[in-house]
Formats: sequence, C-alpha cells, structure tokens
Amino acid sequence: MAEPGKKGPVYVTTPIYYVNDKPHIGHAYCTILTDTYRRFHRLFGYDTYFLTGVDEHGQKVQDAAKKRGITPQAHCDEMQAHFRNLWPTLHVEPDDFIRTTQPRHEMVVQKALQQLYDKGDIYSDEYEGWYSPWVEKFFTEDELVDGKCPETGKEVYKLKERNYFFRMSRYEEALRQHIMEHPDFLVPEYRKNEVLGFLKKGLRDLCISRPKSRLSWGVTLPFDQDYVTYVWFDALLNYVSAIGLYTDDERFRYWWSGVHHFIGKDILTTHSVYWTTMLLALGLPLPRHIIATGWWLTDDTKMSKSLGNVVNPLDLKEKYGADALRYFLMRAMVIGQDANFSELQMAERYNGDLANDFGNLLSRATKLINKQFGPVIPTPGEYTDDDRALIDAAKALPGLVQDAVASYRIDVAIEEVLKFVRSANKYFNDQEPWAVVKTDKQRAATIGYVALQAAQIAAMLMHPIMPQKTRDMLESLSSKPADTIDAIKWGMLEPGKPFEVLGSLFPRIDLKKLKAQIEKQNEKPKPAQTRPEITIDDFAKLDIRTGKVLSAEPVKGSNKLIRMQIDLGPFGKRQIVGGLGLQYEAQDLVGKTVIVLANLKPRKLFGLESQGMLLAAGEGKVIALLEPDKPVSPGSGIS
Ligand code: ME8
Repeated sequence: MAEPGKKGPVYVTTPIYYVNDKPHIGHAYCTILTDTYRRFHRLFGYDTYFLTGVDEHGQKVQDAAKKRGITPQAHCDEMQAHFRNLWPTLHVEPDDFIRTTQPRHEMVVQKALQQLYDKGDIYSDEYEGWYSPWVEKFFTEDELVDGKCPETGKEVYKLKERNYFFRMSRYEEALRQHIMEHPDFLVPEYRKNEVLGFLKKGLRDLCISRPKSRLSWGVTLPFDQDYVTYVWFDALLNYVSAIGLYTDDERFRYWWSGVHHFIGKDILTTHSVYWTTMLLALGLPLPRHIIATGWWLTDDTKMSKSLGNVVNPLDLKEKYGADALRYFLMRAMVIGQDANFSELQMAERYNGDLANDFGNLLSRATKLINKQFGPVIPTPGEYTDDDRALIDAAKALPGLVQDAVASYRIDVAIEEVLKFVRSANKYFNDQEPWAVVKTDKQRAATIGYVALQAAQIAAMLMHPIMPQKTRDMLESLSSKPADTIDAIKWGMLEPGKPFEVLGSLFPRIDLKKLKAQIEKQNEKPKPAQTRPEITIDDFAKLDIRTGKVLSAEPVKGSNKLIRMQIDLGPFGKRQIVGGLGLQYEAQDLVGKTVIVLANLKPRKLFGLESQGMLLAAGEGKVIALLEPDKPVSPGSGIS
C-alpha cells in the first residue's frame, strides 16, 4: 500500500546491463535518466521504487571466465562491481540492485518456466537453422547475407538441435490490441509503428533454451536438466523477481501496477514483444510504460566497446563533477532521439548554463547582501511590479516542470528552470541593489530577498537533476531539498535565518585550454616518410621473379642464416642465403613459392655466395615471406 498521503506507485527500472562490459556513457545516461525521473516523481508525491542490476548469464560470460581460468560466478562477482560501485558516485540511488545469478531471481525464472510449460506455452521441437558461432544465433536462409552471418559476415553452419520454444505466436493479437488501446504504452509514441510493423510480419515462436553441452552458464530448465534458458527469458524476468512475484503477491501487485521500463531503443523489440507476450502468457498485467531512449553517438556512430569509441563516465565525472555530468546528459538529449556526445559541447553548456546562470544567481545575491547587511536573509518590504513579475513566474514554475516531466521532456523541464533563473539574474541586474542601498536600504533588502527566494526555488526544482550541488546551495540558505512540490512556494525562505556565501559552485572551464587539449588528442600522427621518390624506369631495373624453394638448410655457425636452392624456371637454379632462421624452420620453407630479387649483385655470407634476395614483409620479430595468392610457375616476372 502507498504510504499515507502519497500518490500511487511509480516503479522505475533500467535495463540490467551485461556484466562483461565496462559501463560507458550510454549506460550512465539510461541509469541517470531513470534516477532523475524517479526523483522528480518522489518530489511530485508518488510512492517510488527504483531497480537496476546486471545480466550475468550467457556464452560471453562463460567464455570470458574460462579464458581467465576462474569460475563464471567468480568472474561475475568481480565484474558486477563496475556497475554497482559506479552508481553512487553519479548520485544514482537505486532501491535494489539485482543480479541474475541470485537465488531469488533464479527461483522465479524456474517457476515461470514451469508455469508456462504446464500450460502448454513451452514445448520442445527440433530446430534446424544456420548457426553462427560468432554471435551464438540461429538465422533463417533469407536472413543470411551472401550465405554468411548477417552480423559478422563470417561462415555459418547448418545445425539441427532439439530446443524449447515459447509459444509467442499465440499472443500476437492480444499484444497488437493492447498497443492500439494504450497510446501511452510506448514512449515516444512514434515507436508504436515500429513494433506494429514487427508484429505485421507475423510472430514466430521463440527459442528459449540452449543445450548445456553448448552453454551451461544459465538457469536450468526445471523440466529438462540438460538445458538452460536463453538470455532474454532469464533477463527480462528480473523486473518481477525483484519485487516479489511468487513470494509476496501484495508487494508484487502494488509495484507492478506502476512500472516504467526505461530502455535503449536497441532493446525495444525484446521488451515490447518478447517481454509483453511472456507476461500475457503468465497472466500478468502489461507494463504501464516502456520508454525507449535514443543513443549517444560519437561522430554519428553508436558507441560500442568493439568500435573503441566509448566515453567513460568516470573520466567526465572526475573532470566536471557528477552533477554537471547529470545536468548535461539530461539537458542535451531529448528522450527517444539520438545525440552526438561532445565534451566541448558539455563544457560550453557547463559554462553557459551552470557557471554563468544557475550558480551565479545565488553567488551574486549572497555576496552583495552579505556586504550590505551581513549573512542574514533580509526581510522584504512591499513588492513592486517588477518583483511581482518574477514572483508570478516563480509561482508558475513548479507546474511547468511537472508538465514537462509528465510528458518525458526532462530537457524542457530544465530549460524552464533556466529561463526563470535567467530572468532572475536580469532582474537583479536591472534593479541595481548595489546602487539602491545607498538611498533606500529597505528596497535593497527586498531585492536581495527576491533574488534569494528565486534561487531557492530554482535549486529545489533542479534537485532531481543535480542532487548534491542543489543540496549545498539550499543548505547555504538554512534550507534543504523540498519533500514535495507543493512545499515549493514563494515566501518559504525565512527572513532572519543565517546564510553562507559559498565559494564558486561551478568553477568556469577554460574553453581555450580544453579546445587545445581536444585538438591535441585528435591530432593524427604524421604519416611516416617513405624513401626518396624513384621513377618507373628506376623500378624497371629490378628483376623480380617467383621462385620455388627446392631445398633449405641452416648455415652452420649462424643462428639466423638459411641456405636455399631456388628454382627460377627458365632462369635456372640459384643459391640464396637469407636471414630467416629466427622466423622459419628451414624444412618448412621447402616447396614454398617465394618472390626473388633476381638481378641483385651476388655477395658472400659466411663464405657462401648468395645469388639474389627473397622479399619479405615486416621487420624485427615479425618477418613474413611474400607469396603469390594463386599458383604461378617459377620464374614468372613481377611488375
Ligand atoms: O542489452 N547510448 O544490456 P547492455 C545510449 N542485458 N544508451 C546506451 C548506449 C548508447 N550508446 N549503449 C548502451 C542489454 N546503452 C541486456 C538488457 S534487460 C532485461 C537486458 C544503454 O549492457 C541502453 O539503455 O547491452 C541499452 O538498452 C542498454 O544500455 C543495453 O545494455
């Protein structure tokens, strides 16, 4: 039941992240967004619960652990800490952190599997398809690209395997109907067409198992000990296992009735189709909202570890502070759309919005009042029309913020607060309290109070975005973050209470220096210089030909030199002595077709005449003999 006086439940979830990856800015974004959304709803008076966690089963984890020579469990125990420990440093405060290897979760997965098996929604069947070991997936004939794995372009193999299937097709119509009847189910709404398009192709049943002979790191099927369930069937259930499905029905029903899944658009199908049909089959209500975010890109490409273009949230946090990072991520992205990540843009916003506008209001007002009246919140006198204009804007602000957040426009909510802060800064400038104080102390006190009250309101409304900085600001005014939005009222700032003049809340970033740094990082190393130019006539002087190695033996007394007899076809046989001994065993060279510089002046090495030179690539430890990529006869010319 909701706590007395609270609005209904808002249960927010992030995807559970693959434990094998290190968290990057994309993971941080989705988690900070969920945290922010939760903090806003707590402020709006809702009863809230926030779940995040990690996805620990699957082939990649099993393989990574094997490579390290440790158990998958030990590997997971270590890796999950990257995520668990990151969140508090970014002022993210989940209520629970779930791991799919926890018994509380595995128990729910097994019960759900059994329930669906008993009801005939899971069945076993022989599956034949093109299997790509590189991505551990089966593909149909028409999904292949030029007969190869569509994701890696590598070889695929025809594989027949008995597996278990979830009768997803049975729920196609019910899902379509739900989507049509609930326009706010998928956020942004335009995602609806994507999912309906997917359904239009016809839902196939979903393979949900892997034989243990292939993959053992998973949850065992309760009705067949030789199989584990495949990643998604396991992972998606985290959302319900964490809140008491099968163990605490009242708790489960309560939180489940207000669930908001925050996910990236890459996993929209798994959430809006696999997960929803699983829920329909289990007889459970569908999620209230699935919010699919866009991607952070670098140079218009999705960040991914394999591309090596990821931005590390910890680096940015060290440089700008967690709150400034949160501010940028929430301000710069419109939920659902992609955005390019640029540190320079982040620094520009930081200087413009936070140092110049948001932090400046409080800092200027407290400094001036302190100078004129001492560190005590002044008592306002009668308000003028100018004061009233700002007061009206302040009174409207909580409603504007609430509306923007309710329509998932956190960027707009921030902009509303910033707009207000800018007008408060302008008000302070225009009123010139530093001049007014000379003739009218009361008026100067009123201006001071109005500015401080405006700063307090702005800080309270910005608290969900920047929890620590705003707390510092509020504490400096003998205040604290508001418990509910209704408490954010003009006049709540108490005259007579002490305040503290804070040092710079958002010290300015030196953009010139940053630009220089970035330029330096992006500087491409100058290409190495080749040897001086030659003409084609110079090149034509070289007589390069293919040759076949007839015999090869190490040269006595040398650890490097190998003496070879090479057949140059019409040009006869040659003895060539080459320094290949550290790279090749002499006998392995016999039979190879090599490339020979045939008109090199002979010279003696260890008393043996070498009548030419073999061409090889590389230097130092790696030397590779050049070879034609098709058979050619000895003595063929090279041009
Ligand atoms: O998919 N921009 O985990 P995952 C924005 N374990 N968000 C991004 C992003 C980017 N460049 N890259 C990743 C999985 N994300 C499954 C989920 S849930 C039952 C199982 C975010 O570690 C985005 O939210 O690959 C995306 O959906 C999530 O990270 C995927 O994390």
